Amino acid sequence: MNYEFIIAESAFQPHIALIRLNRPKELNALNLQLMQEIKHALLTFDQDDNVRCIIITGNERAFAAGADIKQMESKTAIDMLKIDQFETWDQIRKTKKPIIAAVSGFCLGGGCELAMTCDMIVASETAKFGQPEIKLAIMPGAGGTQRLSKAVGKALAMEMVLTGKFISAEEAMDAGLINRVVPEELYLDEAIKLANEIAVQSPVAVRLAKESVLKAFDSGLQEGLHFERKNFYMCFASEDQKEGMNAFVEKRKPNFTGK
Ligand code: DAK
Repeated sequence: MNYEFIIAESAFQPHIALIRLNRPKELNALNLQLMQEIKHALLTFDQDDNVRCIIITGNERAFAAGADIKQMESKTAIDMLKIDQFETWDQIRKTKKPIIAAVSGFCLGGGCELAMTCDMIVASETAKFGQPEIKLAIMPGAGGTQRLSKAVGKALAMEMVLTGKFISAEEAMDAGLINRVVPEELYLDEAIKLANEIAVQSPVAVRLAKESVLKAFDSGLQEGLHFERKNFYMCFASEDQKEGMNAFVEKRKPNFTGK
């Protein structure tokens, strides 16, 4: 598929795919087609055995300044209902391979929600995170009230959602929203480094482990533990488990194949 608003590379680096949001003049505002393109690229990468980790990024000035306000301005509630964007957003959450958001500049509204839907966030020192929807007399609609609250706690989430204020990368780091803050020229390299640390692991174990960590966010402890146990047993069905343990015993590096 030819994409208009993203650049997608399945072999950006060995085992690492990259999605670059590419509407720079509009600060990567997320219009409906761009979201469809992200969904399509993620589905494609999820089915590609060579891809073990996915990075989503923007550019230095903006990861994404939110959903496209100009596209939403005249919409009615029924229009929004019929468009059913949640089907697209849900697909991001359902991606089985790990996704890292590499964020610089504005990461606002739907952009912040997109980053939070990813599994990890690596940020440049210039990143600014916010849910400014309240200033447009709307509110976060793609998980912002829930994921932000779970990540940073009620006090800061409430303040950000009710006032629309932005927080810096350093504040986001202190609050637990992101994994790393690095100088602007390094944020993509740092995301690649993290992706590589994941890509050398067993894809089967990574998939089961990601699923299990995510389960912690939508289940009680007992249900989560039960789920974890099943996935733990499942690891022992893989050739990678034998390879990992055998490599340890033989004092060599494992070679994981995803089988
Ligand atoms: N939408 C459309 N265009 C945008 C935009 C946006 N979100 N953000 C920026 N732009 C455009 C600007 O209009 C401007 O275009 P021109 O005027 O040059 O044609 C260009 O990008 C450059 O922006 P500025 O001139 O404003 O640049 P500044 O450096 O002065 O300011 C800014 C940067 C990021 C502070 C400012 O642009 C800004 O406040 N932008 C809007 C931020 C915002 O309110 N974001 C939240 C949008 S609402 C849903 C899922 C998600 C959502 C909704 C539903 N469903 C699943 C149902 C999400 C909603 C939102 O994100």
